[in-house]
Amino acid sequence: MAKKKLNIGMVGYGFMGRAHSNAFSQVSNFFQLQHEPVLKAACARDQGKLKAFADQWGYESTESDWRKLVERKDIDVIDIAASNDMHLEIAIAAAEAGKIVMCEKPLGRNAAESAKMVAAVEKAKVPNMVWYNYRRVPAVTLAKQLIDEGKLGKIFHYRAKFLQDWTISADLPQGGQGLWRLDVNVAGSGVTGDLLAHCIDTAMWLNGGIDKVIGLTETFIKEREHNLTGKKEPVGIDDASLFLARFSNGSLANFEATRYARGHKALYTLEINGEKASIMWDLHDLHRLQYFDHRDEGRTRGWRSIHVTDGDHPYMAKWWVPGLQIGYEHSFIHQVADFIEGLETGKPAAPTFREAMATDVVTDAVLKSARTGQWENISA
Ligand code: SOE
Repeated sequence: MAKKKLNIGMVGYGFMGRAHSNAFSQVSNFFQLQHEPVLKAACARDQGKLKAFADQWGYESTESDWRKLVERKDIDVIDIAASNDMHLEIAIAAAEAGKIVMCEKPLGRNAAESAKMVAAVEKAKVPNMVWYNYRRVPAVTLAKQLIDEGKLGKIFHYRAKFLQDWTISADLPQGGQGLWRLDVNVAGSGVTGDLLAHCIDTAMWLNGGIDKVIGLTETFIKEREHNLTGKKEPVGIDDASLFLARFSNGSLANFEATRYARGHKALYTLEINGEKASIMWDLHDLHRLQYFDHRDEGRTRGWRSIHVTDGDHPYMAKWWVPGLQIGYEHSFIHQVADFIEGLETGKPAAPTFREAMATDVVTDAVLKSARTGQWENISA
């Protein structure tokens, strides 16, 4: 049967523009879906870079103004892979134009922006999703299955870290392509919205809602040259962010993200300790899930390193043969596959805009708590 075309209008050509484009291009080769994404148009301001990007990935056309892209009748999906300051306006316009809207994380620069985007997609009744890709690393999805089956029993502890080291140099400027993550006006926050957002999204998916948080942040380099003004400007982002939390299920948690952990490039780790079993996962070894089950026979009890590559592991039957690994980019392919399946079954893939807004509520509370020194309750 001929597949229905799902015409993609991509905004942005950076790291995420590439990761999303790859996912749209690959998904039909591996997943049996009724819809096939088509790279219809790519959009950005810098026409030279946009042309190179569009040629590389095989986009049929380009647009220099996202408003034109949103107006186009031949576009079904607007995918927002541009900097965080552009999410709000584009998402609202796309929803009003009746487009399916996909948005890179974090949804808004803060929860107030996210709430406006949620209202827009819900009013227009358009399918929507935020790209929190790490949920779809098979080892992380396996963790979710084990927790939901009750294998860990009552959960006592949740621990997550996301460590990087790429902004330690005081000579690194802020602003502009790639470095907009250091400009608070564009990014909204520093590692809290960029890195902790991933940890919080996964945590609430695996372990349920968070009741309260207390945070601590630091900006180690207070001024950086700004690429757009050429002048030294104050740095408004958090370079490091730590918080303690209590989950609604009674478990206690600690979270840490930094871009100042010399030697660590993208060390996202999580550990969950339950009454019966514990699990650990590490992005640098993403195809393995560490599992300890106290019910094992005593003499051989110990941490198992599960190589999550077998046909009965999440998503893996779609790939190669048992034992052969997949990687980072596949988490995005899985996200597109789940999203399209959601369109076809009417059961939307998570996280929707509304579900992803819950993460922004927590990151706002962490930043507020870091300012006030007080515990912050998370409202529902
Ligand atoms: C920042 O360096 C970054 O690229 C984040 O923006 C991504 O969301 C994260 O997955 C890896 O690190």
